[in-house]
Amino acid sequence: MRSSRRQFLRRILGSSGAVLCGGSLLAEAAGETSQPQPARVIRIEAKKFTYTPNEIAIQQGESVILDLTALDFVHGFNIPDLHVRADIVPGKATRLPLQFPSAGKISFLCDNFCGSGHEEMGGNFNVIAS
Ligand SMILES: [Cu+2]
Repeated sequence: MRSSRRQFLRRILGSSGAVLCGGSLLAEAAGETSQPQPARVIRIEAKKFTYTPNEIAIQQGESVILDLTALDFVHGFNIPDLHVRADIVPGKATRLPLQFPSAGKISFLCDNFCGSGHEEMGGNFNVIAS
């Protein structure tokens, strides 16, 4: 165990890393790496006449990938404020990578007529200031 930890530290610090000691060093080394965080995948299901979930909290600046699925019909997914839209086709995964640069409420809606409740089919991203 100890030697695998040492190997891990060596990988982070490079083979010339002379100081190999406690966990604080490990934390420091991890903090120094400026690797971008992987995008969070948010799964959203569309079904007459709702999206689940339909209220989604996002951190300002966060990168996400929407993983959209329709359960019953071809629905639309439109985010007017971001000028983004897609069709959501049953049996087919639709993935939308997005970023949210500004805090506030950003609405999404179905823009493919799907029946009597179509006009009510929508939701919000609640983007929290960081
Ligand atoms: Cu609709």
